[in-house]
Amino acid sequence: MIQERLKSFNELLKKHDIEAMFIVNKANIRYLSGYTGDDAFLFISPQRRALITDSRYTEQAGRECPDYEIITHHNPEASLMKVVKQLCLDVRAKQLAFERNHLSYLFFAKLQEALAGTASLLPVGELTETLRYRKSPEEIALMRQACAATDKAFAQICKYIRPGVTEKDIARELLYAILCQGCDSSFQIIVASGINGSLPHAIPSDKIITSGEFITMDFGCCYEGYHADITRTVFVGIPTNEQKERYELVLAAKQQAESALKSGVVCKTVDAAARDFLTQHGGYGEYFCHGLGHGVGLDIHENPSLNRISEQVLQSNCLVTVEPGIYLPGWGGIRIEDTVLITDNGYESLFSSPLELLCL
Ligand SMILES: [Mn+2]
Repeated sequence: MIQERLKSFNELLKKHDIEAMFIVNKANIRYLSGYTGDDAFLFISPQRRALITDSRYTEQAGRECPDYEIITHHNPEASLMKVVKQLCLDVRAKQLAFERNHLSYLFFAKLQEALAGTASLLPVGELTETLRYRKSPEEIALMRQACAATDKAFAQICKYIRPGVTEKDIARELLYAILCQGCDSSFQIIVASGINGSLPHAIPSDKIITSGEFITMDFGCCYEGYHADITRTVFVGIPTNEQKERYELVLAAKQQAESALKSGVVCKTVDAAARDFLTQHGGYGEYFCHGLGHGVGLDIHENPSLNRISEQVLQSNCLVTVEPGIYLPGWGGIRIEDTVLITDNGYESLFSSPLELLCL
């Protein structure tokens, strides 16, 4: 799997006339090498592939990355820079490409100083990311497992929710349910109840759940590095007609967006499908204050973006979220999100958690 990716990566280097590339982004490192630890860097040229890390990770890198030469650097910076310089000299690279979106300015300055007279630095935009855009069958299988585990965690938390518990209680139990699935949490769990629901990224608080409230939960299981992302808004007690109608509206907006999903579609048109629907039905479009969704995989947010301006084009085997919401200050909010697989003719949702309003 790694060898296939490296083959494609080397073709990209060739296409862009790149002699050697220095990779710092964690997800890109994992994608290209299989390494799951921290504090590592890749040096990739057609002649040589090295993973550079410190002695805490040497053994792990050796186990995880059979396709790489493992180089241990000692004194953090000086030694790391020396290693990179030597690699450039060894492969006779006059130019070293780096990830302009991910390398800090300080790191750049130090690298430039160390490589003075040896190689110049070439900033490049997304390269590994272009390979990650469409997922392989192996990646899709891992995402299916992450999503199945997430469904189980959701079923679990629904049994726990009742008036009297706090948002923090729900977040803690949800985290426990995720860990019980043998997964990590994809990101900091969001639990927003009642009026807190108008904050799209609310932090779980000590607020006590009472009857008559929505609870929005945004969470996911991360399995083998792959991030599931789900949002369900449930209700405690019996909803009023207005509450029911608003929920149905968000759900219908999600369905509008999903019916626009398929390979070849420009992302902003999918966003518009949900946004226009909400604008036309009750003028809720202005309360949908974020983009419709995002790609997901080794990163929780990756390509492609589904928002008002995104010109990116969906392709089969892209994995994206669809997550319209409405946020009404003083009232609360509703968001419903699925992670879906793009196919030639449409999409497939990777979750089976119910979409109809659950009243607990
Ligand atoms: Mn999301």
